[in-house]
Amino acid sequence: MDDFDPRPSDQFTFGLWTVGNPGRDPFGEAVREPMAPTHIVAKLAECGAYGVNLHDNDLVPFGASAAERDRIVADFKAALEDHGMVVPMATTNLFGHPVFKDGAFSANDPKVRAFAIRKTMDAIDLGVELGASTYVFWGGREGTEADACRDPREGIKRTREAMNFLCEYVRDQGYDLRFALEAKPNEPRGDIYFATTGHMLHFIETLDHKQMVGVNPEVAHETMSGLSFVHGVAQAMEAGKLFHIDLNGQRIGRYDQDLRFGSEDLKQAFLLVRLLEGTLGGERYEGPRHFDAHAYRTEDEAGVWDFARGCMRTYNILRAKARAFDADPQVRELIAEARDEGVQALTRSYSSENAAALRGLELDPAGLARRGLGYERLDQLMCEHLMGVR
Ligand code: GLT
Ligand code: MN
Ligand code: MN
Repeated sequence: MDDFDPRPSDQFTFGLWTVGNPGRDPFGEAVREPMAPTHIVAKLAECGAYGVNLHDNDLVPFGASAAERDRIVADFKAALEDHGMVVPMATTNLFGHPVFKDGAFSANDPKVRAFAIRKTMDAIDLGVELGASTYVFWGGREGTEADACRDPREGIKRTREAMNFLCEYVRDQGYDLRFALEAKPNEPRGDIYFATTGHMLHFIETLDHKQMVGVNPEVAHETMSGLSFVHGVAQAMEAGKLFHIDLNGQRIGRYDQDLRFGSEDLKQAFLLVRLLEGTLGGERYEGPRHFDAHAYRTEDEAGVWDFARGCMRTYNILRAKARAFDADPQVRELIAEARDEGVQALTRSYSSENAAALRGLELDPAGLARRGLGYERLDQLMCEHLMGVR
């Protein structure tokens, strides 16, 4: 055990579908045996995780009888209890069954939409029974290949109706549950509605109970679009909407890789941890740190737990690096903002006096433009922290 080994107080979580991923891909069969959910709970606890998240069908097979469901859930609860693990987040599988081939909430057939909403109500009941306080919606099938099949505005409207319906359901049941919407640009559909966290943030503002709905951004999904994940997360945090987060690794321009956290772009991973941990001074993200990733297809079960420990250790190492970076006097000096309180007060808010005072200010654009900002030194310092020489 060293300083970077995970502890439950770090609030690390994994989905049953992540460490349980058997390595099937579009070109090849599974390479690992399925693992029982109760076994996953025991092993994750041994690795130092805090909790486990699940889709309804990660635990209860599609079409199970009520008696079967209750028996499975009772065994799972006993395993959670035995190993001191919690279920902070739950979600619905609205993508695996062929019934969802044209979408779930946005499908053209109202019977499919009805089935999707009913399945979600049942899955919400299951999640709440297991103690979840966050409910994720990832609409993997909500999109198109043949875009002529519907007016895309209908796809958006139907999704809104479903979210409003389900928010009312949660309120009606008296559940203490918040929703977190997860964006992705494509895969498995050619194009998925609400392609980025930014799209989701706007959509949320159009909902009847927007206060109970936030986002669940995923590293891989924003990176697939070639966007800065850190900026997307920052916008969500600034809006008070970062309800959950999916951490993993991804290279731009690829299929959804869901690699071990930090394994691809250490600089972005560092900046992300710095943001979440608030080492620069901003508010810290207090929710669970969820890894939505899976082990390489080359691995056996031992490799899966190496993968899980790797995600958590990398996060903790980057947290220590972020603290050291933001405490480094040279870094602090370079990012210290020029503070002219008088001028700052003028641009904070509009008044006719402020506007007039702005017009009267002595400003020297050429002089301001001539100053070098030292960001080469700053970025090099960050690289040196990351490379371990500071
Ligand atoms: C699926 C997807 C993930 C989502 C999960 C939640 S399921 O594995 O690739 O990004 O977060 O539905
Ligand atoms: Mn995800
Ligand atoms: Mn993914």
